[in-house]
Amino acid sequence: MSKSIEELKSLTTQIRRDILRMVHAVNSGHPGGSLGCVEYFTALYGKVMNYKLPFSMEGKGEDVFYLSNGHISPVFYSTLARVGYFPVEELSTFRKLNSRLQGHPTTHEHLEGIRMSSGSLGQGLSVGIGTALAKKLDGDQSLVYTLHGDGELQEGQIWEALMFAAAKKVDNLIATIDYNGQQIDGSTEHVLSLGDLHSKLEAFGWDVIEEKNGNDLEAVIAALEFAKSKTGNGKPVAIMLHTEMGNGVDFMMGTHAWHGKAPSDAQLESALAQLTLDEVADY
Ligand SMILES: Cc1ncc(C[n+]2csc(CCOP(=O)(O)OP(=O)(O)O)c2C)c(N)n1
Ligand SMILES: [Mg+2]
Repeated sequence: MSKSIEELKSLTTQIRRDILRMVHAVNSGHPGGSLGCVEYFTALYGKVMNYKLPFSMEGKGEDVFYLSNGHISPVFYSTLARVGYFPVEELSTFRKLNSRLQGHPTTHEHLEGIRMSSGSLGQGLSVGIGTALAKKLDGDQSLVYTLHGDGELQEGQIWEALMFAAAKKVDNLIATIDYNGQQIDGSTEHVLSLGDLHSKLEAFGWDVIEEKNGNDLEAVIAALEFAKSKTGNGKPVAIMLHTEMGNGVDFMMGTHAWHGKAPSDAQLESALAQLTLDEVADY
C-alpha cells in the first residue's frame, strides 16, 4: 500500500473513468457526487487508512470506513475494486439484477469492503459512533472514518449523533462532509441552508478541519493526516471537505444536474476524452 503520488493521481483518473462507464452502462446511478469524492477515496484507501486484505466483516485491529451517503456507490465500488477488495471486472455488474454491486451498498450481498447498508441518508454517523465505541471497549487503537453528503446533514439523526459523539468523547472517529454545496434538487443554500456549519459543528463539541481543496489529492491526504493527528484528544473530528460535484468532467462540474443522471453515449465519449491515462485499465 505504498503507492507514489503519481500512481495515486493516475488512480483518480481511472476511478473517474470507472464511475462514468458504470453509470452509463445501466443508464442510472449518481456520477456527480461520486466524481467529487474521488480524491477523498483515493487518499483514504490509497494512503491514509490502515485496512487489512482479505476483507473481514469484523474489522478488528484495522480502520473501518462507512459510506453514509450511499448513493455515491460508484466511487466506493471502483476504489474498493482498484485497491484489491474484489475483482475489477465485477464493476461491470453495477446495478444489474442479482449483482453484489447494488445501486446503494448492501451488506447481504457480501461484497468485500461493505460494512453497512446505506442509501437512506443520515444513518452512517450513528453506525460509525457505535463502531468507535466498540473499538474502545475492545482496546482497539484503530480509527473509524465516515463520509456524509452536505445535503445529508439536513437529516435530524445526524445532529443527535453529533451531540452524542462529543458528549461521550468519541475521539477515534473522523467524519468527513462532502461539502459540495449541491444536493438532488439544487444548491444546499437554496434547498435548506446549513448556515455556518463550521461554527455549528464546533458548538456541538467537535474538532473541525476545513479543507478548501477537496479535489487536490495532496491537500486531501494532508487534511486526513492532520485529522488523524487530532484523534485521541477527547473530541470527535470533522473534516469539511470542499469538493466540486462532477469534478473532472467539464460539463458535469459545479451543478446538481448530474447528481443522479447518466451520460448519453456521446457525453460518455466526451467525458472519457478528458480523462486520459498513459495506461488505461478499463475493465
Ligand atoms: C432519508 C433520505 N431522504 C431522501 C433521500 C433522497 N436523496 C438521495 S440523495 C439526496 C441528496 C443528498 O444531498 P447530498 O448529501 O449533498 O448529496 P450530493 O447530491 O451532493 O451527492 C436525497 C435527498 C434519501 N436517499 N434518504
Ligand atoms: Mg452535496
